[in-house]
Amino acid sequence: MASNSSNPAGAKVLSLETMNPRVRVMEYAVRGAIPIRAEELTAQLKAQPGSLPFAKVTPCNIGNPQQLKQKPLTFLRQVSALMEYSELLAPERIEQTRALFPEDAIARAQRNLAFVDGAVGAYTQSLGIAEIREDVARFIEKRDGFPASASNICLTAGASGAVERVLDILVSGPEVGVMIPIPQYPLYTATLAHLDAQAVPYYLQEEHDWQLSIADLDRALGEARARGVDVRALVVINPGNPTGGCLTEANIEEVVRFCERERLVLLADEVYQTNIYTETNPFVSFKKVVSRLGSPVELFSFHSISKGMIGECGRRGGYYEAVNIDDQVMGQLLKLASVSLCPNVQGQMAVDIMVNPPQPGDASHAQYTAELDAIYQSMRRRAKKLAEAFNSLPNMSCNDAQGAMYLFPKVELPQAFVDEAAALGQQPDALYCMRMLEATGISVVPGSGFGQVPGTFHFRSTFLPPEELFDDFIAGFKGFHLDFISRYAGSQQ
Ligand code: DCS
Repeated sequence: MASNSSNPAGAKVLSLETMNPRVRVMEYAVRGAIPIRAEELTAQLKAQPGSLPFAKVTPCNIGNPQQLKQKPLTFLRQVSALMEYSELLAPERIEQTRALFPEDAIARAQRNLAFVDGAVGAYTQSLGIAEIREDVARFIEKRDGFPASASNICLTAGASGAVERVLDILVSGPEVGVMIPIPQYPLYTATLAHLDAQAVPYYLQEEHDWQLSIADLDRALGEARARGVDVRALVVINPGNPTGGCLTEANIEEVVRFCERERLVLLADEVYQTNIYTETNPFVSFKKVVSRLGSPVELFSFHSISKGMIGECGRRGGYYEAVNIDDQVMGQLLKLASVSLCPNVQGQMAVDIMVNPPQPGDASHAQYTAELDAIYQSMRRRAKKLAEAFNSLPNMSCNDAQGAMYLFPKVELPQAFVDEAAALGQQPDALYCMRMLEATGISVVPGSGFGQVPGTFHFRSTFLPPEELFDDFIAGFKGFHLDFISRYAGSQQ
């Protein structure tokens, strides 16, 4: 008898109605409606070249550098290739391998393979390979000038896995709130929605280069507590996504003091710590400031191989450092990590190279630093050029990116267009981005996907298209926007 005989309509057991409602309410605009349409257009162009007003789709919706032809760092790929096919290190092959690979890549592959007894396909410790966690601790010490301990480091599948795990352990019920910046990276709202906890938004100050205002933290916390929300933690993204803002050390210190005073756990998302383009606000880690102040604040900070100049986001590597966290909670975090067995091994190996790159005197040092610097200088040029292009246009203004990989320009959408979007039941910024995609093939994310001051409209674009295509990319965007404004400004009169 058919298994669904008790269900004559043939309805599925698992449906939108019966599924976990906490998943249904999650939203993640970075891969939302516009990127989905962009994929359809890509498929159309492949099947019928020339059928659209543009030759290719430019995915500026996601910080995915290698998708836009960023060259991977040679040393990282050499080491991972050798570890992956470790036969190349066998005594009978090593001479041939020496002709192809620099000696420090061979030595690093041998060293790191020893951490896993040669088995890159085997599970590792749940917190990550002990020696790599030691390397991460040394990196943090060198960066900050304060001690770090491998026992406080946990390697994860990208920073996403780390953030999800920490939010998971923080939330004990629907009354719990976590303060998040607006605009924010939607991992935070999505995970809080999944956990059935409350996002408590505070606003970053667009008119002050997206700096964080303690007055607004006070306001947001006061309002949430007055509503009975049990606010437990504060998230800071520095450098900011989608804003590109970098916090000053003085501001970071104020945030630490605020968390001490208000008894909040501090979550510092620092995945863009090497993507800094400002001279005035160099990166300072929250860990450094907590250490310098001797603060008891409970801190989790996050880092990743996805960003910076590494850009190995498909390898899924990252870590969190836990500071001043209760020992028993550390035990529970270990248990949580154990349930997922371990982070993937090549992701861990890439973390190792990020935190422990070739040193002066090593065979690959010059090439490694030259590749890193070329990517950095190019990102910096592209950030500036795109901000200048946005600022040259009517109805548009944009802060420079002090850091990260994105610009978040403000668009003044003509009232006639806002009315049209309302009549279609759409967010005006989402409709604007969809029109941009259909006209130019450029895929960006509407500001509503990150949150914005009500009544303002933005979008987020990466500045990752390759430099040789950048002028075309900017020209395509400018053409669209000027046409859009002249069309709707006309209909306003
Ligand atoms: N934190 C921030 C602020 C991020 O921007 C991202 C990724 C992550 C964490 C998670 O990164 P990994 O899990 O890859 O380490 N940013 C997404 C984005 O906005 N574009 O690309 C991915």
